[in-house]
Amino acid sequence: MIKITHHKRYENIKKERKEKKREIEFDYTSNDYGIVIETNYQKAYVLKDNKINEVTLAKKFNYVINKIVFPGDKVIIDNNEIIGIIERTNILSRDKVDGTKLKAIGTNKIVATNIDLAVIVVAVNDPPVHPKFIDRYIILLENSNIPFIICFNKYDLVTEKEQKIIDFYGELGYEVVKTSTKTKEGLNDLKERLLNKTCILVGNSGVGKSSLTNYLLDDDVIRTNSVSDKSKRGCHTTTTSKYYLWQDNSGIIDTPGIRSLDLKKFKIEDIQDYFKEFRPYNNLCKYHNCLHYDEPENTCAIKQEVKKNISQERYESYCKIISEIKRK
Ligand SMILES: Nc1nc2c(ncn2[C@@H]2O[C@H](COP(=O)(O)OP(=O)(O)OP(=O)(O)O)[C@@H](O)[C@H]2O)c(=O)[nH]1
Ligand SMILES: [Mg+2]
Ligand SMILES: [Zn+2]
Repeated sequence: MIKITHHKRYENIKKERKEKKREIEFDYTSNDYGIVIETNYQKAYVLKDNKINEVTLAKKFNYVINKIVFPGDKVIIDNNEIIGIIERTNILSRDKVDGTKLKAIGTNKIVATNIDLAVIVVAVNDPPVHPKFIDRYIILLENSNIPFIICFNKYDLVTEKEQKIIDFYGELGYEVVKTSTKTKEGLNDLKERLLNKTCILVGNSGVGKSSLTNYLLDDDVIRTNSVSDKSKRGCHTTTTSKYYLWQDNSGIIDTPGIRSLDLKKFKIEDIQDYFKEFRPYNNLCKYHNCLHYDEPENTCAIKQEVKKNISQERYESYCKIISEIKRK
């Protein structure tokens, strides 16, 4: 009996200690911070006073460092230890984000924080354009309150088919840039939009994120993912997100390419809000909770607009997401 009580008490003390250890200060207002450029499970690299500092997490925080700080984080360091994080303006996660998550710790899905502008990088060809992937990124970024533009890179490989897709996203009202790191077309235009901001490049593998970063750095510091003809697999694919300061006040975060984006954490009825061309019609459906999915066409204003004011492709993209959330 006694033994058990003692053991229980010991377990409780252990638990309390652990909870105490978890608290990390998020509301520092100091200007004396450094910017996290890269992390791994042991260390973070922090840019401060023009120098890169190799730091660890203060011992009292019982966490693996790359689950608590991320590229873009502004951190307070003392004796080469991180002791606090300046409150984040936003976080980019590969999951749904909610406001309280700005203090997120212990997650694997966060890519970076404090982003002024995200660039969804799409290759015009090689790999082929997947518009559904663009749509998913738009949802994630809007949900995180991160402004974004779409960069159609490898524009040297454009044909009529891809030009139509580029024009389509422009007509929907998204900001589009066309670039080629081969011919240098559009690169100045892109540079101007990225100037004096912290930006992040996101997208599939092999679309040219690292090549664009190299252009901004005016150097080939990052090895790019040249695809070997034999295996068709990339050789120098980026494996961790990393922040680069390419001019005073201008930072760029290069990220590893991803294959797919999972939106299962979103509420099914919220997805339609992210398809902006649906907005004039979704109040016109017969049922107020219409998902424009398996309701009959004669009751659904969205379905009636498909191939008129709503494109078949975007509607299919919407349905694919709805079906995935339904299946979860
Ligand atoms: N034709 C053409 N090829 C390009 C262009 N930009 C990049 N590439 C090539 O595309 C391949 C992939 O480029 P990366 O910059 O490594 O692509 P990434 O998006 O960083 O790839 P991950 O790191 O795997 O996510 C390389 O062989 C580049 O030389 C372009 O504008 N036109
Ligand atoms: Mg890369
Ligand atoms: Zn409907």
